Amino acid sequence: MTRAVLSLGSNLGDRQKHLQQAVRLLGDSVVAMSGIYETPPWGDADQPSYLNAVVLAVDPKAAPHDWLARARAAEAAAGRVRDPERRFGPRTLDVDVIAVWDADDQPVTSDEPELTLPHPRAHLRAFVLRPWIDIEPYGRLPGHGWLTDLLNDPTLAGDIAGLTPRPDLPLESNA
Ligand code: PH2
Ligand code: MG
Ligand code: MG
Repeated sequence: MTRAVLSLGSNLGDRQKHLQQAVRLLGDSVVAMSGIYETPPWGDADQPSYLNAVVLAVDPKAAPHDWLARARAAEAAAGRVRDPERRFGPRTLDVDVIAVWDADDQPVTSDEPELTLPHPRAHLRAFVLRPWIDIEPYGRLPGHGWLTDLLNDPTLAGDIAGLTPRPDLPLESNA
């Protein structure tokens, strides 16, 4: 069994459809989904605003790299084109593996450039932490502590103020 927290983001095309398609492709492994948030672009300001959400997925058979493979497959299905010149540029769908826990519920750590676990910037991103708290209010980011403490850090206050919940755009479960 492994458990994974995945962050979904889209700022091109039909953004809600791209997030929903990702949930559908992740299939039965998805056990919880946050609400969708409208978030100002972080990194390059010169791009449309994002829709972001977080899902919790479990699979008895998945190894950490399987979550990455599933994330990439969902991105490809949304027609994601990577621009090597623009690492934080616009995208139809971004699925990031934020953290993975093994069968003993221990956090998986990895230094691989392709799959750094936990995600090296997650603790700094309100658009990851805020949706994650929707589904795990008592959650912790391995190596960093309680989500609620991370989100209360004064350096994130401005970013939190910029998030807009979009209850008008619900994610439908696969059930
Ligand atoms: N993803 C990025 C760059 N900037 N900004 C927001 N608001 N949401 C994202 O998901 C996002 C971003 C690169 O992955
Ligand atoms: Mg990302
Ligand atoms: Mg990514």
